[in-house]
Amino acid sequence: MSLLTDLTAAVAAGKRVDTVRLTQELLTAGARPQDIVEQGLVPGMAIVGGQFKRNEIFVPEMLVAARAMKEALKLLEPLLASAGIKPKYTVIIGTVQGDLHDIGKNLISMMWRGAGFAVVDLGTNVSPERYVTAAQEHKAHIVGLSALLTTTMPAMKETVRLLKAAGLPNTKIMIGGAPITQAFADDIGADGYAADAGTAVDIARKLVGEAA
Ligand code: B1M
Repeated sequence: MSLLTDLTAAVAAGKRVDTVRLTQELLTAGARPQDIVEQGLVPGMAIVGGQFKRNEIFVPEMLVAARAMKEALKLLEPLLASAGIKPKYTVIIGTVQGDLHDIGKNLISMMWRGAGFAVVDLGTNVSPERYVTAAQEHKAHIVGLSALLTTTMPAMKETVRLLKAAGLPNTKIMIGGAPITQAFADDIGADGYAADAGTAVDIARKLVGEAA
């Protein structure tokens, strides 16, 4: 197996120490940081996303894999930045106003980072106006809204309404969370809905025009 294939396997298995060691070995061997991300780390997270969708693994395993990737990215990010390499797409994520649940939102955020998106995380209890300002400021390709409470679904609807009213032609809106359904997404005019973190990566890729 090549070092890159080993790295993919280490991320997928959530082996943090091996992931960091293999990333360092690849750098020492002269591999380009962007190749390490695209051909080593991202495929590892893609494996994890698929396993999660098929209920072969659960939230803890996924968090462990995401943390392994995060540690490796700490080594790579300064090198990518100094080479002027920026992620192609910027996505914004937050939990809607009135809602403090952030475990699912953080998971989506990690998976999106793992898929190579630049993620701006607005946190929890995010007002509709804050989403709009952030989407404009960061020229977001996607704004992601998470809600866990049935009582905060109206805030999600209002946020979608305000984002649409702001007229951001290049910004797609994606929603998710335990009480959210495709029917609700259609009803409030969101561009995408995902039931879980693996699907959230596929849908985000589709929304920016990259095949899933
Ligand atoms: Co809360 N809570 N909670 N809670 N809590 C629920 C959601 C609840 C279902 C529990 C219950 O009663 N059975 C219930 C909601 C009922 C309802 O609305 N019908 C509830 C309630 C009522 C409350 C309070 C009102 C309780 C109270 O104070 N009386 C209160 C509300 C506070 C507030 O937000 N204003 C409250 C508080 C809390 C804690 C602070 C204690 C804690 C949150 C800690 C935290 O997030 N940092 C908490 C927790 C942990 C839960 C449960 C137990 C677990 C939620 C969770 O993290 N799941 C939950 C019951 C349950 O779900 N079993 C419950 C794991 C997480 C990975 O899943 O977030 O669904 P989830 O994310 C998934 C998908 O939904 C999807 O992908 C993720 C990964 O697969 N997804 C997206 C999520 N966001 C997405 C965005 C996308 C795409 C997909 O695109 C952008």
